[in-house]
Amino acid sequence: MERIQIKLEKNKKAYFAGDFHFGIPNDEESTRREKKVIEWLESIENHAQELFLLGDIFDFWFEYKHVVPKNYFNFLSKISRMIDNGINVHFFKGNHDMWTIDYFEKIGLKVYNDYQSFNIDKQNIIVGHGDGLGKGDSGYKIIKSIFKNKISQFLFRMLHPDLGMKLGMHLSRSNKNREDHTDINNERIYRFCKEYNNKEINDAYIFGHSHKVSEKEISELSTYFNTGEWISQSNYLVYKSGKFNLKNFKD
Ligand SMILES: [Mn+2]
Repeated sequence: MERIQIKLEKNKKAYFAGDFHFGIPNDEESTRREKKVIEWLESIENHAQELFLLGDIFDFWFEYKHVVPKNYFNFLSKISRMIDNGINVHFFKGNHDMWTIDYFEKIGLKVYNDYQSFNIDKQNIIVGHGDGLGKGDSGYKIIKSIFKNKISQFLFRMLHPDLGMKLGMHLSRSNKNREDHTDINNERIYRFCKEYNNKEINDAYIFGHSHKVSEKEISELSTYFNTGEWISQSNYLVYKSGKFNLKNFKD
């Protein structure tokens, strides 16, 4: 994997957060959460050079060739203005928002299908969403393979968007076992990082997906970070001059 090189300017920072899950459990709470995320973005934008969105930003995103979901405009326009102001915004597709076409790229985000290695001020880091890594997660992998399947995507695409989005939102809102795998998923991602680190040492591994805020030593030189979720919490990771700090945003 080719490492992407990032040089932070003086006094600039890199921020990491994800699993906002906009859309659940209902419009009202989702809108409140969207406002909170925008407040957070406003609080960091003067210091930020790089913003890493770790996936599952939307609980159900499905994009058509000429149609996009009409919610989340405030969030996306905030991101767009940040990009206009020179901030690099990286978006890692999560298992809830992988059905993108080119809308995010048009806004100016850098979109990643999988985890990616970066070198940021001499720190070697691996960043990603964290779904489907390592052994296990088999039920999840089957679902993903169906949704990644070209024929089933084609059939879903043939539905009128009003119907397709309604069905998708319903499926995402009625997905009740999402909390049950928190520890298992977090342990799986951690183990993946540990094995990865046996072959290639990195300073930090930064993921989401598990919904469990974590800072866990992999070796003396390497740390695993998970930024958790924003449904009931609001944590993020910030990097500056050789140090990573997990923080909590309170309004
Ligand atoms: Mn996820």
